[in-house]
Amino acid sequence: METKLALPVQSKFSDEVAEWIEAFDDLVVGEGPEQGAELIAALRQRAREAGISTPGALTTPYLNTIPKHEEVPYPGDRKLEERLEALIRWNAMAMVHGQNKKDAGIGGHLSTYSSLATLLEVGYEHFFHAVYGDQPGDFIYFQGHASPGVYARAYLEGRFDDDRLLHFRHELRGKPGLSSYPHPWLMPDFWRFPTVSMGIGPLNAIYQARFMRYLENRSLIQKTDRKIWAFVGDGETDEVDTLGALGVASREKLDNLIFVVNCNLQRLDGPVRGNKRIIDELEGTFRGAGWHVLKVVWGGDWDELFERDQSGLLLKRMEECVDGDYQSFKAKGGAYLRQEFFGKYPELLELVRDKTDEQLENLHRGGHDRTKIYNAYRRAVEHRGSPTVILAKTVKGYGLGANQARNASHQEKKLTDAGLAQFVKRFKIPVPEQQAKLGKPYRPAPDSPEIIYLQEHRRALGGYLPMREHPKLVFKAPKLREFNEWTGGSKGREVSTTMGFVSILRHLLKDPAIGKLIVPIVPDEARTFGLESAIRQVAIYASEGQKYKPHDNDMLLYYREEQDGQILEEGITEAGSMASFTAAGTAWSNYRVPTIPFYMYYSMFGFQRVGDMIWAFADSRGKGFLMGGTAGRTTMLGEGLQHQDGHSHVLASTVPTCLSYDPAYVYELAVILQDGIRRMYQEGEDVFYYITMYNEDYAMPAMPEGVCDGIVRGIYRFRPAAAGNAIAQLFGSGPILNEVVRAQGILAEKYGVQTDVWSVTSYNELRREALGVERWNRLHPGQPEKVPYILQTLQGAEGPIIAASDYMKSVPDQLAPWLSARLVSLGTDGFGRSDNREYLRRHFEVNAESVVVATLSRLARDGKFDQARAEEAFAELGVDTETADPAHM
Ligand SMILES: Cc1ncc(C[n+]2csc(CCOP(=O)(O)OP(=O)(O)O)c2C)c(N)n1
Ligand SMILES: [Mg+2]
Repeated sequence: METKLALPVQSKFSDEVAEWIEAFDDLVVGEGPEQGAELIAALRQRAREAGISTPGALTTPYLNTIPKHEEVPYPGDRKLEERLEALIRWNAMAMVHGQNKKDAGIGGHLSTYSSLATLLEVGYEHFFHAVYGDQPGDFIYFQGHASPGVYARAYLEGRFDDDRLLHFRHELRGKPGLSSYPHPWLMPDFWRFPTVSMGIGPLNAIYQARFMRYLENRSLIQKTDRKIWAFVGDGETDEVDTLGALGVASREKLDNLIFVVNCNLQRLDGPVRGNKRIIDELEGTFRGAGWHVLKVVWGGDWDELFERDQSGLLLKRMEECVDGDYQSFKAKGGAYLRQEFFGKYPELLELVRDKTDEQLENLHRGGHDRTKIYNAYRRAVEHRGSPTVILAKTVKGYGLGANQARNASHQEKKLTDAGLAQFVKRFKIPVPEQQAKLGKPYRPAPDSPEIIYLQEHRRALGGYLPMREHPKLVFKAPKLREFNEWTGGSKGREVSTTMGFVSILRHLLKDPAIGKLIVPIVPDEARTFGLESAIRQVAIYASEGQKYKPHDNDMLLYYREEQDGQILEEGITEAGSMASFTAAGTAWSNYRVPTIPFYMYYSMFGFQRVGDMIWAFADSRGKGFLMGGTAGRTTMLGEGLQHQDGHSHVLASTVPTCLSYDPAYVYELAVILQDGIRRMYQEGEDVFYYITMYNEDYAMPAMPEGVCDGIVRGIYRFRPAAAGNAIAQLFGSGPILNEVVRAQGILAEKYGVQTDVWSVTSYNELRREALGVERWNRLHPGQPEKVPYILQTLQGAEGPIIAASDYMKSVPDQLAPWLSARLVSLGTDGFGRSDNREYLRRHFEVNAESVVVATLSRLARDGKFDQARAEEAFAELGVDTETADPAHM
């Protein structure tokens, strides 16, 4: 069949249909592709009117999206670029191999980068901007396991010397090393984004692109053409995090976002979709989610075969094969391909009769073809109105000889000596064979044509990548006296720490200096936290403004959305909110804009739900406040087992840069917030905060004199024994401090036992400080011993310590090494229940009565209180000593 379009018709049609096709081709040739698309849309519309169902297909034939006749020629010097790529491949290989020879088992990966190399190189040579004017450049989320290739390029660029390369995965040898994977914490001048935990990179990239728009729309940064590139593994797309937020990107029209999925058809164990084709599946998923999809399946050497094949048989055969087949074709070589792929149809065998097995073996996949990649990237950066995904078909372990496309190739760290010798020979790397076997790196002289080329291209694009900045922040934190309203107490009015927080937040939003930098983030819980007033005050960010008249617009606190709104109302996604928190908490480095995120959420759905993202946030040197709302196993009443959090403080203690606090009163909260802003933004410390806030209302006392230091360090004496001479010490945190104060009263009035009450705002901080002191003592046995803060503070405080909180016993238990046998921890171990606070606290044994019982019991054992009187007291207080342990119920 004749056609005027450059691509031959590849399917068989009846004469009547063929006429329609011809008419369609005429239209496209005469009027352009848009008209062609319009016609199809009109036909589909007509069919729908007539009640004919024609669901639009989400997938297209297993071909490149960009046909050959639409390609532009490759603008680079192909020869030099191929040479550079070979050198980078060699150095990546040499680095990993050499290190494993030296230090068996140290690890590293080769096959991920080997499949990704050309995709990265085309970007480095032609697309990845390091700056946009005086603005930071493109952001690149690298596949974590491809790090050796990224290091090898930096080595060629002269950013690392030989010695640094020899310290790959050796970070503890007194010299700067190279971290296994992208970690800003470990290489703060180099990596921007931690990506190696699969799924976190793509999810963060989407919200990064969205946050970039947010900053632009709020005029906090200038609008640029800056792009966010996320390189994603095809196996990685199985993580719900990878695909779960695709809709956000299309809804927000994020044309600043480009995903490149490295479809090497393999994951760690074997094929990603042995029985299907991952590219088809992803095409459907992304297109269905509204993304612009570009498939880069076949390399240029297939074009000739497609042109020769007038029957459409080649495509038919391609679509018969599944990824398991494609893997074998690459693992088993040219003769196998001829027999198993082309051999199925005599016409196809004929098509490749003039090709040698070696030529067949070298038929490239699209992701290894510079021209195909260049054209896709060009389309992607020019595309407007939606995010783009490039699905690039590659070979895992490309060029690694016998390891190519094998199931085991992911973990290949060492090639055989022969393999290495072969590589240097084949690519003319001037390393002697003996040295090659040891993995000697090689870099041509700075004035060699290839290095000059590489440097010129990077210069033209503004410098090297990846690169991370840590600008010195010019920032003045508000003074504590500006928080007088909250440190002065609630004057008898009953409020919760959550309400206190929201009013502090609203105050901060009004601050002329830092107000605009505050980024409130909520996953559909604004009303839970009483944020309606803030919504009215600064509005919810909506990239397209508010296109409807809100039903409640006649109310003062209506649901206000604005294009320059300040609140990120994320909907029900803790992972997405955490990604926004990450973008905002690292903006001080990425955009040089020190935004201060306050992410407010159900504390139960924080650390245990998105703990890995919090870990990555810490790695990213993020700053900001995680505000765990509706906190506490007994204070969050009614909701039961899935909602009542009694352990987020245990989990928070595991993150090295996370300072966690469990304040009881609003003045404590004010002090912690003020100090946090000062430490993170004024002093530039790379830490962040986790603060629990509760929904129990009570009168907030005014701040006593001289407690600020204790609040931020973790403990202060809140209420000394009324009659002096305390014989026991009571610790309380969060709202349980009120129970402890009540216990103090009962103990004094009913049992004549004097106690001091302490507010413990952070066991985690107290422990960290004590550990630091202990370590110093351990390492300096000849010097006078230093005393941890907790012991300094408790100097002269007599008797047992009863510590109660709305969290697990292991939270206070952290201080056991310093409080030895004195400490009795009460806490909320076990699953929550639906009931009210009174019953919950009795059940978990953290109410005032339980504190009294624990105190008397302990004093009785110590011989300081009559045992029989203690047992009598239990009955008086209504404590059932034989009830089951809530920890196991
Ligand atoms: C959350 C998480 N789970 C598991 C791993 C372990 N892991 C590292 S690489 C890998 C396979 C990656 O396959 P793919 O995404 O296809 O990347 P490729 O190496 O093939 O380019 C796995 C399972 C990880 N890094 N992160
Ligand atoms: Mg893969």
